Amino acid sequence: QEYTALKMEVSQWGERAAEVAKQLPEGSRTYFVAATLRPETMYGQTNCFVGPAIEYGLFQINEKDVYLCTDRAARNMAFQGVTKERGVIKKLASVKGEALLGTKIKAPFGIHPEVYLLPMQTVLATKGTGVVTSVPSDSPDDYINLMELRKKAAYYKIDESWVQYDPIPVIETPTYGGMTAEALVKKLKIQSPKDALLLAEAKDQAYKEGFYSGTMLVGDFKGQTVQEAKPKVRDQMIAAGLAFPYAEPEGLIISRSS
Ligand code: ZZB
Repeated sequence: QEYTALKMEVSQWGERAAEVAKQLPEGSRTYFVAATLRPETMYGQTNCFVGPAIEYGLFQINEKDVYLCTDRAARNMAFQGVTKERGVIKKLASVKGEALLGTKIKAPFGIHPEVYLLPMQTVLATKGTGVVTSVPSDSPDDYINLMELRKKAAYYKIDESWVQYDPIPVIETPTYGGMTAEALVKKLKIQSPKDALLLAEAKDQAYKEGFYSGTMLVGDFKGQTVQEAKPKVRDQMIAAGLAFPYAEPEGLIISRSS
């Protein structure tokens, strides 16, 4: 799998993350690194998800930059030219996802320039970077999780201001209009983030519809098809230093105890 790794810079640590922030060298810039297969949707980011029970690491990448992701992802990155010395990573600190909630980070290319960290139970520690930027207009998982968190903000211990942004139409498809994810969640009668099978089906349909029939509604490639725009948006992000390619060998199981 070839992902786009999006660099989401911390602009304000949440209350519970202040402890970990203290362990970082003075003057460092920390980025949550989100792995996405849909760079063309980044205009529509409304928040970012971490797994509350997942253990994340903070890794020194160069003099100034620190990346936050799973250990596994950092190890992969170290073999893909992200770190100075091939294969070498320097871990500065560890933090559990739940301590990161409410941290405010920049959302590159986002219509909303900053978004909050929220919990998502179904984030996999074994895929991507363990950080998932949220585009509820085009990702059924993101849509249903945002709605769930809004309904039960107190239960999930989140502040209502963290879930304030509505889904933003960024891609139009002939069948579902500008809110493909919402339309599919309704069509398949998905009730909660726990409807795993239906969500997998919705995701599959959303990918196909967006990729083969989608047209950009916003951004520099407005009016172009998603197929045309996708690599162009990705190239822009990489050229601007806001993203980098991150590959993950599909189906390869690395068993390693560490
Ligand atoms: C933004 C985005 C916008 C995404 C969209 C999808 C969609 P896949 O297809 O199963 O390989 N993701 C990335 N890492 C994780 C993880 N560790 N746990 C759970 N979800 C993860 O999944 C790749 C997509 O799943 C990624 O692309 C990311 O969400 C999420 F409009 O980034 B995506 C129809 C999907 N639309």
